[in-house]
Amino acid sequence: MKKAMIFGVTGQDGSYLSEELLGNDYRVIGVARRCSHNNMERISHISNPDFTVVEGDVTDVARITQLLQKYNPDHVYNLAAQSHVGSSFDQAGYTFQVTAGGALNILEAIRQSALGMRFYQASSSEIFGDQVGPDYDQNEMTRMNPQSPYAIAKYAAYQMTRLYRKSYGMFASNGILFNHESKRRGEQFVTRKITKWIGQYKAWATKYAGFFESGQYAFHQDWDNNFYSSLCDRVGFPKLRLGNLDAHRDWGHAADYVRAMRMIMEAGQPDDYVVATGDTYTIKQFLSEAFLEAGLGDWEKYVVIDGELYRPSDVPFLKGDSSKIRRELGWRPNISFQSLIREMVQGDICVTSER
Ligand code: NAP
Ligand code: G4F
Repeated sequence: MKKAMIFGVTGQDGSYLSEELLGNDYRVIGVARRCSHNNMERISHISNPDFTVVEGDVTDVARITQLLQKYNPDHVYNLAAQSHVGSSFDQAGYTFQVTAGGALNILEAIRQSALGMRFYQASSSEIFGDQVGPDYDQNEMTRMNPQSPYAIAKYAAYQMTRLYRKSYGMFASNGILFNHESKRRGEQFVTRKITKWIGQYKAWATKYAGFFESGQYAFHQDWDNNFYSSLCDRVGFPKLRLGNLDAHRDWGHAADYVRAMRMIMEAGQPDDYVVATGDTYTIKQFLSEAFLEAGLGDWEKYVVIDGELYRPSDVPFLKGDSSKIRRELGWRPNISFQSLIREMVQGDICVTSER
């Protein structure tokens, strides 16, 4: 049985990757940083004797070395990062320390241990920044021009991974993943922020509907979305505050993308691969589909544009060309944009109504 170590096991991808690897006969050692509150929510459902969680932080090279020597994993996945692009403008130094420094620490610990383990770096489509190729998409050959402290940190980690592969002959690969989401997506990312708001709004509107329909108040109104959205204003349910709605993103499902990670690590040779659906949508389009899925109609009535949520610089257009991984490793996404939205919206409606 092969052993895999996952740094960043408590994140969205860490949880799906743990399930993917356990389902493919790996023993999994997840590394989680110590936290004053419970950061195990995404993995607490995994009860498998081949799954172990240990403490560790990617900024602590001595601890990484100790863990690699103790467990001697065959594969090491680095998913740990300060992964929020917006926050990276406020915490540039910290982001660089964790997101670039962490990758270097793991690469160096592997090199010095001379144990020959394989390394996966969670690289990002953010490294392309404002660049597109001749077909107005991005692949492994597209120029990289990162546009945020986060993207620059990921670019440093991407280049470091390539350098260790070339200079020391290490099996070190980058998965250049485009945005991928799920019910377990962090609540600050735009897709989950939207679906979480929808869940909370629906629970609130249902409560008010019960109140008014109880007969205590003789309202002669149409019980339609206009009524509820104006109630939003009158009774004070906070509207959904968002920033730039014109950016395009290529959104896939995290379960499909962790499968790509495993395939990259099981390949014959180390290499760098773009992982993407090839479809792109604006935030407005996501809003439109999500509000439709929730039966709420026109999203514009519920959304307020907040200038504070605009980033100092944003990536305007992402659309991945993943033909290399499709051709060489046979990967392809199974979950459509519409199914992803359905899962996220219905997931947040259920969670909120259960509370
Ligand atoms: P995420 O949910 O934010 O997870 C990040 C993980 O890193 C969490 O487990 C977090 O721990 C951990 N972490 C943060 N700082 C750490 C430190 N100093 N030491 C050890 N662990 C630390 O991100 P994700 O969406 O799963 O993404 C996984 C990786 O892929 C990240 O590196 C991200 O930048 C990259 N990526 C993501 C996407 C995407 O669309 N999701 C696309 C391209 C690349 P806590 O739980 O304690 O916070
Ligand atoms: O959901 P986002 O924060 O994701 P972003 O910036 O694309 O980054 C994610 O994907 C990357 C891969 O391309 C990962 F490397 C990274 O770790 C992360 O997972 O924002 C998406 C878009 C941006 O253009 C942003 O400006 O949505 C826009 N947006 C508009 N209003 C907002 C908001 N983003 C957030 N987070 N919150 C808003 O209120």
